[in-house]
Amino acid sequence: MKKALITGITGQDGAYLAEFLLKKGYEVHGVIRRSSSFNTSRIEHLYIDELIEDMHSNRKIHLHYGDMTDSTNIISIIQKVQPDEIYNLAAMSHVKVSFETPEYTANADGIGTLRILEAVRLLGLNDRTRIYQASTSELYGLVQEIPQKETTPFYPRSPYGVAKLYGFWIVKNYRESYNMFAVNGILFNHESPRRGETFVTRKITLAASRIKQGKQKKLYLGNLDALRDWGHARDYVECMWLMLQHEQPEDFVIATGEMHSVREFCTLAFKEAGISLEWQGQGIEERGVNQSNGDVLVEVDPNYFRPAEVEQLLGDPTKAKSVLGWNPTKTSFEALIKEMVHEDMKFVEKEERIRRAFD
Ligand code: NDP
Ligand code: GDR
Repeated sequence: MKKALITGITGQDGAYLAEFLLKKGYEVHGVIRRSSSFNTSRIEHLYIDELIEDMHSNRKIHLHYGDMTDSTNIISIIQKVQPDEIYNLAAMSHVKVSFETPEYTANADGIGTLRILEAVRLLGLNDRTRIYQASTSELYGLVQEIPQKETTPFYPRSPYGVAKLYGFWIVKNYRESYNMFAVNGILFNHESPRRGETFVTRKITLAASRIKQGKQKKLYLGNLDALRDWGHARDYVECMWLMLQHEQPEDFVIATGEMHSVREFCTLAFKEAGISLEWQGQGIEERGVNQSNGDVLVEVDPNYFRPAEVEQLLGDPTKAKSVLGWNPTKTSFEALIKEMVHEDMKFVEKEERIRRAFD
């Protein structure tokens, strides 16, 4: 049985990847952070299912307390687990927040990646352990070329992007210096009903559901013109695994090859929730109006603008398609929005039932 170690297992991608690897028969180990409130909601179902199935014997998912900023802790987890594969997904992953916590972001996202590589090297696991690094389309930042591919030059636009740039190059450097199987997946935005609530897609689908059910009046957004290549997280974790099964260590762009604006995402999400939006005005005066009664449901709030913005990301997944046989359009843009709104409608109903129970 193969052993995988996932940092960031409690995040969106970590939860889908853990599910995927358990189905493949892996023994899955995850690093979780101590928190004063529960942070395991995305993986509890896995943990409980596994617990019930294999109560005391042969449990297939194991959680270890740790932090990307703590080298000795990372070394000790890797030494204990002796993983065949490490998926380094842990990161302070919010671009706007990285402008407020640049030093911590550099430590966790940049140096954190080095800590994993060094642990594997120091423990003499170079020949055994394959490493996947969660690189990002944010590396491209300011547009140099459209669509962006493996050879497109990087120009990050945030402390997050710059920290991930260090992660990207240190992975490549350890691969070339120490003959390690360490690879970068340059993933474009990928979303799901498990997406964090402060990322724009989830913020929109949750708001559309709350507004439809009369629980919220308005949605405030930042840059409506930003263009992104949005895929489904469930499809993207499969590619992380494929990259580690490939015979050579190589970096890949993972994207759908389609680009849409935040405004377009918002229009479709509200439509899916049963509300037709019409856009009126321009710039910070632009607003989304409910066509059926004239209510203003979406407004621009400059507080959500970033000190430097990434205006346009569009990935070219040709290499992943031809070399790994990965299908970039398994879930369409419309199907992604439909699933997110559908799940958030249920989530809001449940929220309401819980609120009433405490009234
Ligand atoms: P999330 O923000 O949902 O999850 C991040 C995970 O990292 C959480 O488990 C979080 O723990 C953990 N984490 C954060 N800081 C630390 C730390 N210092 N030590 C240990 N664990 C930590 O991100 P996603 O799942 O969306 O993304 C996964 C990875 O892929 C990230 O590295 C992200 O930067 C990258 N990426 C994501 C893309 C996307 O569109 N989703 C696109 C390209 C790259 P906790 O739950 O306790 O907060
Ligand atoms: P991004 O995702 O920055 O691309 O990083 P996010 O959803 O935060 O923003 C996408 C675009 O939408 C614009 N935007 C808003 N964003 C947020 N969060 N909130 C708003 O109200 C809002 N209004 C408009 C943003 O300005 C931006 O242009 C994500 C993260 O998952 C990273 O970890 C990952 O590396 C990249 O995707 C690829």
